[in-house]
Amino acid sequence: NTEPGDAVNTVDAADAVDVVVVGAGVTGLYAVHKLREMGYRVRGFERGADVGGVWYWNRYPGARCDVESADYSYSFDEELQQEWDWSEKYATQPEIMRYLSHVADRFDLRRSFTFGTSVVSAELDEETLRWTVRTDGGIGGGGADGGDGRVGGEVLSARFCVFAVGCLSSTHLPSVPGLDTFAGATYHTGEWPHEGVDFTGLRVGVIGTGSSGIQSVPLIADQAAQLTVFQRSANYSIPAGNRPLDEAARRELKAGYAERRRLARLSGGGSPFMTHPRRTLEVGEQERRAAFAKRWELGGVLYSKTFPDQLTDLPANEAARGYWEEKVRARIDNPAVADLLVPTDHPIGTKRIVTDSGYYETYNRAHVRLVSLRENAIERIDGQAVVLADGERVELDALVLATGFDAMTGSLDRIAVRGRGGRLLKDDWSAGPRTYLGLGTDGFPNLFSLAGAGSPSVLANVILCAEQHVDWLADCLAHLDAHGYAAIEAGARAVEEWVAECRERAAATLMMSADSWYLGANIPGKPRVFMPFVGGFGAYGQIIADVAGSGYKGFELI
Ligand code: N01
Repeated sequence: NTEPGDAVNTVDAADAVDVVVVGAGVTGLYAVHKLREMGYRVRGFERGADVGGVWYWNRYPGARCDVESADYSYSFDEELQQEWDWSEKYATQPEIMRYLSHVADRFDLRRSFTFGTSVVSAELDEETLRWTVRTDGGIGGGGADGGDGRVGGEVLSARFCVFAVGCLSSTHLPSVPGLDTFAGATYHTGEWPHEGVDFTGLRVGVIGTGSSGIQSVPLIADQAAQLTVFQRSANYSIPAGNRPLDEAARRELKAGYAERRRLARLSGGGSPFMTHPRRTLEVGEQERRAAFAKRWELGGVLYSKTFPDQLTDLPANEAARGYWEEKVRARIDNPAVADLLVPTDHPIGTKRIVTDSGYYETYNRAHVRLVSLRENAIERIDGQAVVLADGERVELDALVLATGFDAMTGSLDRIAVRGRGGRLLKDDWSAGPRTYLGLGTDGFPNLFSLAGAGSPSVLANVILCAEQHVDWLADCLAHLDAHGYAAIEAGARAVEEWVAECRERAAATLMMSADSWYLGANIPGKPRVFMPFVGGFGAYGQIIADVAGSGYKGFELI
């Protein structure tokens, strides 16, 4: 199918592969490894200059995982699991990057990836059921197509398209008038300079108090001469309870890995964790407080699952919230500041709980100020100042945007994915993501989305989610080949039913009552749809295993 003179848009035999994997984060890395081991010809593409996904980009001070390092690590290779030494209970971004780099080296994964290169489109050929995938040519690519210097990309033909583009990889900028004219330096936490930023002696502003803001504020405060935090919504944060892991602790973890992973696979969130056996209000006050206190001491996001009904029953949630408030108020000297820092607009756990190290205490420092944007909104940026509604000019040398991401669908939306009849995936998903099991969608045969919308993904330990999806995909491709099928495609009815099931399961919880990024509420104009599958990691694993076991019920094998 080569046309003479058609130099760029040519797909010849050399450009034909079995699988294109988009993304070299935790999911894409394992997908390349697994599918390559099975003998498939695989090409991977990654926007960043190296492996790591979110961990490649999010290098802001204090960036650290909120899942324990022993759990937030691959389980697919016992030697890898035994040889790697985590230094802390919760790993920092640099340590996770070292780990992922080690994984890439150990399994020689980089040779299958083209880095610094984005996939810009994927188009289905309905006759051959193959995908034509185009890239932007990467940084410094030759040619000319739009004057952005990223042109002259590759065109290749793939039987399978696997999107492992991450749920939190498209940064969101607030629409503040004048933001692009700010005369100081501006940084987004999700695109942090690799060389780091020295805030020593500077007047710094941080907009945003989600995980990224709350993790970075104490460290920025250590350096800055003055720090102003602009908070639109208060958030719930729990002390991380981080600690170093010594040799004895590591030995114990490694010896117990088999059981740890077994429990994690059965769990709701992909960590070996059990809730209290009884419902919150079934136990007496003393036992309830003891359970909260124990969880508090252990630290971390699992506080929101102390009791099994905390995210489904408002009075139960209120008990957990009340205990949280008591503990947090005790950390803040000024009661008026505490009033601003205690959320009143959503139940605890219905936005991702943040884990912090010294966040609330930071407001006890004389050079740190909290501005509630609910009381005094940002009107505009003017020169080096953030101008507030009451007319105050907050003069700054540097502005940190910890304003989050167009979550779950943002990265896929940037790629022009065209399926049957030239339908654009983005249009098909304009009222919210439409998937069957989170894995596939009708009209897009042989196209898979991994660890994204319609699956537990962001509600669970994403490394185990990645393994769960990749292993399912590997079995699926083997099944197609063993039975001589060219393709697999989700049925329209199966998609409708799965979308309805995801919606109903979310509606049965308290998750719909927060303006969270799970619901797309942080992005103006995005449809309000709860995007992940809320039914739990273990339960979901059983569902997709049953579908595979039934010969891929709900999918059409072609
Ligand atoms: O982003 P966010 P994030 N004007 O969307 C505010 C994971 N993560 O990068 O709440 C003013 O949570 C916004 O306000 P509001 C984790 O899953 C994990 O912090 O929308 N403010 C909010 O305060 C996390 O949930 C780790 O009213 C504006 C903040 O910006 C997810 O990534 C670390 C605004 C954005 O918070 C995202 O976290 C970091 C505007 N126009 C991230 N627009 C760990 O593993 C937005 N905001 C610990």
